[in-house]
Amino acid sequence: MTITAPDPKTTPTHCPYCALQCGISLDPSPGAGAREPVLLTGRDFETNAGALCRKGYSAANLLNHPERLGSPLLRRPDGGFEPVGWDEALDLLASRAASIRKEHGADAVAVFGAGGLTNEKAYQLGKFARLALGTSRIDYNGRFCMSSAAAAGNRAFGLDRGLPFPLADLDAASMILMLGSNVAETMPPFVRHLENARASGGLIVVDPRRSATAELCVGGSGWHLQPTPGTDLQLLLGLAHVLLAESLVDGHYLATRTNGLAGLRASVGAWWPERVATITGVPAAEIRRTARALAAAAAAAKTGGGGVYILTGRGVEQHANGTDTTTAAINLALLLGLPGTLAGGFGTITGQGNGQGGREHGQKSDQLPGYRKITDPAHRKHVARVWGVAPETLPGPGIPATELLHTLGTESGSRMLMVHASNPVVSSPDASKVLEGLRRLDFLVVCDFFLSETAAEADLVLPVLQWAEEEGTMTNLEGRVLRRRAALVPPEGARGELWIMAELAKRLDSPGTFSADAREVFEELRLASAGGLADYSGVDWDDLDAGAAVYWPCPAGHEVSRVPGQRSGTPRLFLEGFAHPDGKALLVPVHSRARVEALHAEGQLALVTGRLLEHYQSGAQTRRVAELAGAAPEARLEIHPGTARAHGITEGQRVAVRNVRGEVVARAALSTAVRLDTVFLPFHFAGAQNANLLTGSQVDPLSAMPEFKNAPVSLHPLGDES
Ligand SMILES: Nc1nc2c(c(=O)[nH]1)N[C@H]1C(S)=C(S)[C@@H](COP(=O)(O)OP(=O)(O)OC[C@H]3O[C@@H](n4cnc5c(=O)[nH]c(N)nc54)[C@H](O)[C@@H]3O)O[C@H]1N2
Ligand SMILES: Nc1nc2c(c(=O)[nH]1)N[C@H]1C(S)=C(S)[C@@H](COP(=O)(O)OP(=O)(O)OC[C@H]3O[C@@H](n4cnc5c(=O)[nH]c(N)nc54)[C@H](O)[C@@H]3O)O[C@H]1N2
Ligand code: SF4
Ligand SMILES: [Mo]
Repeated sequence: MTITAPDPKTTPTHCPYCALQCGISLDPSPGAGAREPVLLTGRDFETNAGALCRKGYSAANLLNHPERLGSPLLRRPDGGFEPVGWDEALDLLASRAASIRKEHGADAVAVFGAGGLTNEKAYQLGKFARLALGTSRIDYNGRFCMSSAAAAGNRAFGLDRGLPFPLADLDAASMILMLGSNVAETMPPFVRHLENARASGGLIVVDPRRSATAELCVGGSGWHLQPTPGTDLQLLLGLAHVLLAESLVDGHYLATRTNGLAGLRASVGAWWPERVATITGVPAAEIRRTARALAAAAAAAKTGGGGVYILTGRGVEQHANGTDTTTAAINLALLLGLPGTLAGGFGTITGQGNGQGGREHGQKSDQLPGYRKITDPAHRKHVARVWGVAPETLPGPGIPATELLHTLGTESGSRMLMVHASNPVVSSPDASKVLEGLRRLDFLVVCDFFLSETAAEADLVLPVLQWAEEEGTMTNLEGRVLRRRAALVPPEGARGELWIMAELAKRLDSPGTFSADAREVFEELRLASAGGLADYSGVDWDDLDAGAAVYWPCPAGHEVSRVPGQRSGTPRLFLEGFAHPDGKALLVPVHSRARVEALHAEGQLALVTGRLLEHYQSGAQTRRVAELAGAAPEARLEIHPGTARAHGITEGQRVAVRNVRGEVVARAALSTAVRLDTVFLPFHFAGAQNANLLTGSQVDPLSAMPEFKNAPVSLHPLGDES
């Protein structure tokens, strides 16, 4: 498949990958290669100032990729795929959905979405599931990514927006505490926003690995705390303990802007630093030093010094207690008197391209558009009116991602699944269980532009458009709404997902209207979100096109400025009050619980999983970019030289990493950056190198986020035979 005819003008748009949504320009320049029908360059935008990471630079490489899918593929009885026409594919899909529904009930058909989908696709997917399929069974990969941060933000502030302030606010920060986030690899252009904190000696990184981000703390730029994986909660309780014991908290702020101080005080009373040190491995003196430094910087910030920020990433969230750990980080920020002020704040660094918008518009099992609740009668009524149906038509809440995927094809599980923009065979926890589930299904449909490991399992694969071929909106990590623009004529054979949903809705005699046009869907999304927490009703497509910087909530009637450098909507949340009815934030006491799965049993190590600079997520895209695959061709097991020696493992040796769930084989990469009790694997690789063959299915009780970051494993050195 070849794509030609790029738009003759420069198209300003955004990188297809992560939530930083770096500004890029696409040009039909002769400098572009055959694989890259457009020339991709960094554009001056607030989050990236023209810079891009290696993934972003090479993103256009996938547009004309030889493995790109060019027609629907249907599974033949002999197991292979056969290209079929769109009418045949859609007719078959609709008839299978209808018959499975008739035989087993509406919940027998399930939908799995993603935080990479545009706002319009995410919105329409939720509507399609509830109206056209009539199913409650829709959830998405954001459950693996944002759900604990969202649950904690909602509980404390009454509202969840990753960064409740513009990213550029960090530029003047004097101190930044980063917990479990490795932006130097996961969002390289983010690092420029840490420069002032580094120059002030105030970058504090908490990570069991000396990550690339932790390396930024050297030379007086700050310090690195290296706890045992999964012990951030105790570390944060210890920091709060010091603040309260030494009266370093902001008493006026706590009295006027928060509730719950007494309960919080009681909950941290017993977490003196020496006790925390025995659990976390972080020395008591370092805990005291950190708490005191945060308090001093916060006090200075309120009299004109640079701001103080506490930020979390997946390292603290992807645990069975991720919501409580994030809550403990929020409590720390509240004790310091930061959230909802200009002196600093708390934020969570959203991950996927539309990880923010993707969690607002109704592809979550318990949610309707505008951050509305599917269980709230008033919310149901509003959305049903916009959709032109009776509220009773809307199903109730479904089940969260891990449960949805692990029960497929069982008595209680669904029998048909539609997957949009995710590769769960590689990226979901306890992945062999997911593969078994997919293979038990009556019918699996995957929409993708490549034959991902999940698409390879499908009964029907539908080829879709890529980012540079479609219009839409995305919401970045700051809650700023952006335009994704088409620079290319869509390739023949592939179709937009809005069109696919619209065609299927017709064939399924769905109530409601389903447009194939992104702008029309956006206009409907505005109405559906009106009055909700994530209110987009005042966000205007033409304003976005003109480059206006609009942050939600932005209610109808809000005056939006198109003047460069001016911000509209709500760039800074909570300045006037938090989103709880009394305007106060809630300090929620959280407790250290016995681990569901005891770690460090005889000879076991903690397996931490995460990301490499070169690869994105399940690797379905970046493993197909020669430059990236060349730089990081396989999973390497990061292991401390001392641990390696104890196991008889040498540099480059093949090692079987095992636990009760499975085995991964990877070559050892010796590094003092990991703790002696910890090993690290990236999760970007498939087959025998899939790190998720080892991760467990326990989930956080509040958010249902799985524990990707901490699995007990044992190591077995192998010979060199392959
Ligand atoms: N290159 C690249 N960039 C990406 C992505 C990608 O796949 N590749 N994905 C995007 C997405 S969707 C997301 S969600 C973000 C994620 O961005 P990050 O949160 O930065 O990414 P991770 O590598 O998953 O985890 C960050 C760090 O957490 C540490 N960690 C592990 N366990 C613990 C723990 O118990 N406590 C603490 N404090 N730290 C721990 C790991 O060592 C790791 O360095 O990245 C986005 N950007
Ligand atoms: N062990 C471990 N596992 C993890 C994590 C971890 O840290 N450790 N992190 C988790 C996190 S934070 C996340 S976000 C998930 C992500 O993991 P996945 O949900 O698997 O995400 P991707 O690999 O980005 O998969 C996207 C797929 O959709 C395709 N695609 C891209 N854009 C579109 C589109 O617009 N439409 C359609 N139909 N297809 C599209 C791509 O080609 C690719 O095949 O992984 C989770 N899994
Ligand atoms: S940091 Fe994220 S948005 Fe920016 S170029 Fe890299 S992948 Fe793209
Ligand atoms: Mo993510």
